[in-house]
Amino acid sequence: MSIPDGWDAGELARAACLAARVRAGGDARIFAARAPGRVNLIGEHTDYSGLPVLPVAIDRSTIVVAAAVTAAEIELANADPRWSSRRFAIARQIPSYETGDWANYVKAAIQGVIDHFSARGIFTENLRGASMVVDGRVPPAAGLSSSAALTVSTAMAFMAVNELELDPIETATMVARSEWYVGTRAGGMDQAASILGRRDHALFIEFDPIRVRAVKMPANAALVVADSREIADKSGMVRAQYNRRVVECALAARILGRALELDGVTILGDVVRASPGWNAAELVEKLAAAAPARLGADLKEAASILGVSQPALDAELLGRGPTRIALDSSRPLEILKRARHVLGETERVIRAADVLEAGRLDEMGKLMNASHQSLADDFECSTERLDAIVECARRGGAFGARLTGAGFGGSIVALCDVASADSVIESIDRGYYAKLDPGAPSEKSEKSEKTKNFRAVLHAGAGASVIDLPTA
Ligand code: NG1
Repeated sequence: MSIPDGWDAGELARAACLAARVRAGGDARIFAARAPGRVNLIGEHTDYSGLPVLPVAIDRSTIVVAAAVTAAEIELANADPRWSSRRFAIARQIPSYETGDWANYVKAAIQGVIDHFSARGIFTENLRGASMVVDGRVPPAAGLSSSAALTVSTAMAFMAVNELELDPIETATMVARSEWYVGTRAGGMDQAASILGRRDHALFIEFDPIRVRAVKMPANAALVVADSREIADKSGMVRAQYNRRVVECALAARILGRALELDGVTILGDVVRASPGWNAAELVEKLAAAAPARLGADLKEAASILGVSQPALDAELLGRGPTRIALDSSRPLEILKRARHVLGETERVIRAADVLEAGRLDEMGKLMNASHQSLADDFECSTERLDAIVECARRGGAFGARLTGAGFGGSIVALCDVASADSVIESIDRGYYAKLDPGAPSEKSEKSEKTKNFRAVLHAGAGASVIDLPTA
């Protein structure tokens, strides 16, 4: 059997161990799907506006080993005893577990496969159940997409068990919205990066439809990733903050679309694609002239600016049913700042792909620094801690550093020369981790603080793949 790129000896050994825990009935084949996490170099909070991103798949992965079972259900176990076993039936609409349950990500992935294939005539009654064992090694709640690693590996393992095939772009499109199931209106960056990753390359990914250009990482470039230890927990406050920004960006897009007399605009990407002659600053100016910088969260004023009814706008922006976005109505929606970040960031991403490819690390670092500043000032998703750790990375000699992922905690990424990676790490250890005292009572809840430092040089690795494991 030829092993696809990305599997190292340790992962193959992990898969073999997990296979022993899978309940493979009769002569059922055993499959192992491996999907990496990702770190985003630049292009933050642009994906759900349909605008480009520049992530790398990382060399930390989740593995799901699976075999068909006769019952139409998923039997699920996790190699980490903190996550207890689950069992659920395969159905056209799978009800979710309580908010925060780890297995909701597995359900999200299975639901995504069911939705995709039932639209193509393969219905749930034709699908086999599976015994699955999960082993995740992407640090959780750190902005490194442990959730995408889980949804992608689950979807691919479940498809393998059912002999369903899709090419990587189709798979990325299928799983792009899987996190909507758990209530986050995420864009498709994480899943696309996990599937389309390429060793030693960053990925310039565009959306609607998904396209990718692999950008070679210069040989002298190193990526240092460091966790702030502030938990970016997507099941609580961070999800509300994230979804709020999705709404703010969509509202800004609609107002700009109307000001520019464009039809059918729902996201900022529609505006950018329909206005090739306009730069970010000009678009921001146009928006500033068309509406106040912030609008009431009851959407009354917004509806009147757009000339639509308030209930219709509410339903379009917030959705309906269980995944409807609940907005804190006491604070206004920041239209102008959010659009200024997204439009400016889009120009930076496009430039970044070129300067990285040309090996101009110094310029790339400056773009990353500018991205962080914009995320802090206009997108308001940095924290004191993220700012502090970013500062330490820069002081240690990085070309540039920024928060990566949604922010509100989680990790930073620093770009540096291979030769200075150690000094960047040392500067983070001395200037940041040494000052956090895990023994002292935290002002925050226990859940918002981790005690283990994670900082490492991560390498751009290959995307997800599935292998057949020998049966005993
Ligand atoms: P993280 O924070 O890594 O989960 C989130 C979104 C991405 C993207 C980034 C911000 C999820 C699952 N993913 O990433 O789609 O929008 O924030 O660029 O919420």
